[in-house]
Amino acid sequence: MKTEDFKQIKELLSSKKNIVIVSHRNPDGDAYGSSLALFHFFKKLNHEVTVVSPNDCPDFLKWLPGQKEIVLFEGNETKASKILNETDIVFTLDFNAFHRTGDRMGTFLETIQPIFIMIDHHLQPDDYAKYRYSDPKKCSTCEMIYDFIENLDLINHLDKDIATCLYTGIMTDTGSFRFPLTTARTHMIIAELINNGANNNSIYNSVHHNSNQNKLKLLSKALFNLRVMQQYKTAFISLSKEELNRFHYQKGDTEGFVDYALAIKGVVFAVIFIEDNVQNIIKMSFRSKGTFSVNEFARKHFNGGGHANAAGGRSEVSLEETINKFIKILPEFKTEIDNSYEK
Ligand SMILES: [Mn+2]
Repeated sequence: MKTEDFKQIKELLSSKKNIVIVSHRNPDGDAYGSSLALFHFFKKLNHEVTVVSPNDCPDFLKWLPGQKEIVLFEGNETKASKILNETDIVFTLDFNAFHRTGDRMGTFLETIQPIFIMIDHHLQPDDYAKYRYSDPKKCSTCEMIYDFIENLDLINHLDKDIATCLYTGIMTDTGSFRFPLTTARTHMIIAELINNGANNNSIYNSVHHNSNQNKLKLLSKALFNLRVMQQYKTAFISLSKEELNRFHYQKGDTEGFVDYALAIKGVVFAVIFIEDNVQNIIKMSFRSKGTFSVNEFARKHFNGGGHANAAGGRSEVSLEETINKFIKILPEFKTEIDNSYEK
């Protein structure tokens, strides 16, 4: 985004505004971290601000400061629509296409005409926002929120709540600072966040050290189901409805499972297939090492997308049919997978 755009946004925010912050469906640490950081920031500047989330977050994010004040679209459509209808500005964070908020909310967003400001790091953004701050080279939307606040010359407003939310999003989206897009800049921002009160140890514990035994047993089932296809440097995991039910699956329980498949030596492409009995679809998470773009793969064949090394997708046919389709497609990508090199 140009300096001129930051200037205009600064001007826009110089008088009291009604602001709504929206992130994607099935919010993760970066979605809620960026939304709540901006929420605390705008409150400090005396704006009227509400976070509207398409649906609820997993338990491991329920401790985030301000989380209880979030309005859920799912289950409160009348209230949430009213808030969105009456607002001047809508910030859309950590996504770049309305449908990522779900079918109903996505359709609703098409009908309103506030000033949309996008802050996001996914590839190939849609063109709905007046101000589009999009940078796929950034490790997280939270890092971009830090840059955004800095560009407004307001970084002196950083406080413990804002720092805690931003730290959480950067930590979760970088797999605790180890994914390729983690830069020296990321670490410098992290240092500032710790200086401003983010407690790195307690944030890590709140997010990662809260497993129950069902989650661990579900992980053991997932690992048992692991299949490796050496010739395609590919490994995948599947979990059926029955398996999820057997271990009392709760939202967020499968977070990080796909990373185990990617951890195998020689594997550059990893996938997890999960039978989602709420939406009645197969949900997929794709991960890759090196130059093989799972974003392209997911866009082309599984109605999804995301980042070059991490993307999501969905399929409307059964789990078995989805896996068969996946196996059938693999040869098409053999050269790309073979040539995927470690950056
Ligand atoms: Mn993100």
